[in-house]
Amino acid sequence: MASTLEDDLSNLDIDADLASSAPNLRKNLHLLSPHQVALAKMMVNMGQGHLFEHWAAPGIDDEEKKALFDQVAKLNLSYPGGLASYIKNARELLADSKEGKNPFDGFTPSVPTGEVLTFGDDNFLKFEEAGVREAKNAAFVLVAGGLGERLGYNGIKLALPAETTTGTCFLQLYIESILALQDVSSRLSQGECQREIPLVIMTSDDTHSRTVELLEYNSYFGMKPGQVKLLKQEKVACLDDNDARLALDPQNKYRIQTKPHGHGDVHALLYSSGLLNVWHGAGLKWVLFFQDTNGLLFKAIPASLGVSATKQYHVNSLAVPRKAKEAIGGITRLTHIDGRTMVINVEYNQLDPLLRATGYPDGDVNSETGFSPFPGNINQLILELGSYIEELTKTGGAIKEFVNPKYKDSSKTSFKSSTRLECMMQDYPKTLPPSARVGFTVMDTWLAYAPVKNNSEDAAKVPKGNPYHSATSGEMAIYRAHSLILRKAGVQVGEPVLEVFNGQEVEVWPRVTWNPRWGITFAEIKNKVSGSCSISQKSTLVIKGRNVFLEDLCLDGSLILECVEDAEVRVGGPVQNKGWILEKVDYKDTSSVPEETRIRGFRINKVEQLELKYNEPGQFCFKP
Ligand code: UGB
Repeated sequence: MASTLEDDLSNLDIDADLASSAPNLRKNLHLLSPHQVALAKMMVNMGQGHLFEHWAAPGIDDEEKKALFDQVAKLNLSYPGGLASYIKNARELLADSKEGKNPFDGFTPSVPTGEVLTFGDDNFLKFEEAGVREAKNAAFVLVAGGLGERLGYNGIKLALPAETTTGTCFLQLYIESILALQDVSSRLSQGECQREIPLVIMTSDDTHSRTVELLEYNSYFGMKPGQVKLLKQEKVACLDDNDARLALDPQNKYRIQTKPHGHGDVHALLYSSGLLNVWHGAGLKWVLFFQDTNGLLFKAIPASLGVSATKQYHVNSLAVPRKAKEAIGGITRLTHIDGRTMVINVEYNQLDPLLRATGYPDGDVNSETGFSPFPGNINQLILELGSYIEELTKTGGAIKEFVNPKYKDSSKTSFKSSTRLECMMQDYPKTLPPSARVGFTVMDTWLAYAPVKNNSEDAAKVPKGNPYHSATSGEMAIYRAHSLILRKAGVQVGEPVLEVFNGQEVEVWPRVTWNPRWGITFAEIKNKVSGSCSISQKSTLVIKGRNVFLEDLCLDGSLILECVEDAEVRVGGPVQNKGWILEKVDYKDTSSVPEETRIRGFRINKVEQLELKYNEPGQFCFKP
């Protein structure tokens, strides 16, 4: 036994310096499998001997010691190039950070030009139709591994209602939108068999099991279970100092502390899953990435996919006009002194220093238009599948990383708390060759972007004029978008009133909602509204079902319309009742109000409504 141990020790090849820091590892080596011994050797060689310094004598905590190596094996497998690469990359990035090296050194920012769309005009409709045609060739990827620390909600963000008139949660809204697109797209290309649009959801340990539960409990919200794939991202090791010594978990000295690596993981996961080649083989052309809490997003998808298809973009980022200092990245053209240029997202915390360092002494400020000259990245990316596979074959899906240590003092020798490497999915174009066609599409914010990211207290502190990005503003934005879309379709919609909920002043429009089957494009919606329709500000209109037509409807109250797939319903005439009323609640009232309601600052009192349900196929008309 002793000789085997000695063999293992000599294989370990621990040099003189490190031997003294790993005597306790030596004593326990016989507990480990050959693979674990190899990992131990790699860890010691990579300067991680401190992880074993405190190890107890054999016989004490043995299972914990083995569990540490299970964790090391997992960390090693889930990072492209393994833990040794992670530590090496960390040392380089930490050295750059200590030196104060600017990642944009040599680059000058300027405002890029992209496709700017105006909702509802002929150009928009043209792109929308092109996008719907292409939708059957698309796959969707939802990044939902984030814990949502800024929001502070106890559940997963995908389970949060996008609006509380119907209570539809974000995941349901997304899935129903994809199914509606699938339907419209295949109807446009009659004769071809209907293709199921795949959906991938990236989860993490923080969100995985609750995402599975949400899907299973709700029968995948109508999607076929095989149409949805979950890919779980792993966390990465935390770093304690500039030498990239890995941090021990403060709760358990036999574990390495880990933290999320960021949404950039999605590329490596997709690559290693083999799904991209499966999709390519099935004739798909586009991969659309999106985030967990934007209730408006799918209103912008058809037209922006149309832009990608028409312009043959390899990369198309969706953007909205950005307010200076808003927590969304700025799409920027960067030109290097050596002539290289790229159009890329500059993250919100980097834009201001970059501008100040390159001749804009005021940094990230609004121009005379009242907005930052740099369009705001909403992290909705459309990638052309063929070129995406080509690029990932070169990179293995690795994305340029960054590190953001919080130093104790200006000597930059120690950190306030452990740090880790991070990566962002929108940094994908950074490694692309100059020949890549990288573009972006700008849409109105009211149409495309209303995320739910901030808790009530932080939202109330947002500088006046900047968006709150809260559950309150996210819900109100859905009503506003639907009201404005109906206005554009010819409906007279009452003016909004201003109200304050949870310290945030918001416009309250009529509470208009429809499920995506009713209208996923503006063209469809226009076809379903005719005559002289009006909706007063106090009204609520809920449409659930495809073939509902509004004809000379005059609504002043609440109207709930529901019909099965094969029913066709024409609704018009005056509808008047007491309606549904918004009542204020306080976000601090934890005793009597559920969290989903508290974070909005209001609840809906359903006083009176007209409810029309058509459960049988056939033609129906309701015109009192
Ligand atoms: N996410 C993951 O899936 N895994 C992770 O490890 C982390 C996040 P945040 P962030 O459009 O509003 C982004 O935290 O990162 C998911 C862009 O970088 O909500 O601060 C998470 O579940 C920024 O340029 O946003 O900022 C969520 O779905 C800007 O575009 C998504 O990643 C901004 O979003 C985003 O995570 C925006």
